[in-house]
Amino acid sequence: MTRRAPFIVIEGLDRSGKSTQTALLLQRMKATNIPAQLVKFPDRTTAIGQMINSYLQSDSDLDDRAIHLLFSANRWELASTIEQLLNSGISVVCDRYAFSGIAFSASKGLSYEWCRSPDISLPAPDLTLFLDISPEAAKERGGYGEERYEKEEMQRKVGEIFRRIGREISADGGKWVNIDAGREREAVAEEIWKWVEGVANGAVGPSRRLW
Ligand code: T5A
Ligand code: NA
Repeated sequence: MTRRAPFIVIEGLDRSGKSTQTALLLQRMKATNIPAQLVKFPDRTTAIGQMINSYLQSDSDLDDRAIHLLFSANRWELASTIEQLLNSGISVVCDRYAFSGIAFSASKGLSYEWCRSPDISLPAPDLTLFLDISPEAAKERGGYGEERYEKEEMQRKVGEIFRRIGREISADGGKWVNIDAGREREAVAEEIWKWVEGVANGAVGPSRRLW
């Protein structure tokens, strides 16, 4: 029987280097003969993803709850694909997931519990790597400030909610690791690799659902 592969999520604040690090991680997994597939949220290629894209680029206005549900629906569109990949022995590396959904919407003032509910029972990650960076350091990086949410005060609130989620995931027996993403690319990549090697070579239990 094929051994289930691990589900790895890279989370973090805007400009913390998630896309840079997921790309480096995928390369390294492939070079080490660990079959892996990248998934990115929002997936802007689907019909729902295009609505999200237009909202993020401030081309359309949507009620806070409506956009929250679209982000969640965008994950549900891919949930069964993720499970099939994992069950066929292919690791999934995900650039943002439900935790971004909660952190961004709750920081706008929606209730934390309400924000969490549409993501209940999505596939649960086996490992979540949270790329932590100060809003000041993030601002120094290219492109910050172009999209709707990339304001410093918003990023500060988002960071607080991410840390709360991390505590809850850990208390619930999940694996959540805070990584100092303010360092140079190679140092961050090396730490990420250490954690990923650990789950890739260790025993992965039966698949779990979120919360
Ligand atoms: N969102 C998302 C929700 O509200 N709800 C949800 O459910 C979800 C899933 C778009 C927005 O959507 C919100 C959150 C976001 O506000 P996105 O498409 O993932 O989400 O956002 P992007 O704009 O693609 O990505 P980020 O801004 O988050 O950037 P990354 O991926 O963290 O950073 P990256 O790798 O692109 O790097 C940024 C810059 O820094 C440089 C890179 O070269 C690049 O220029 N860089 C470094 N510089 C110095 N040192 C390092 N170590 C560096 N690493 C990267
Ligand atoms: Na990104």
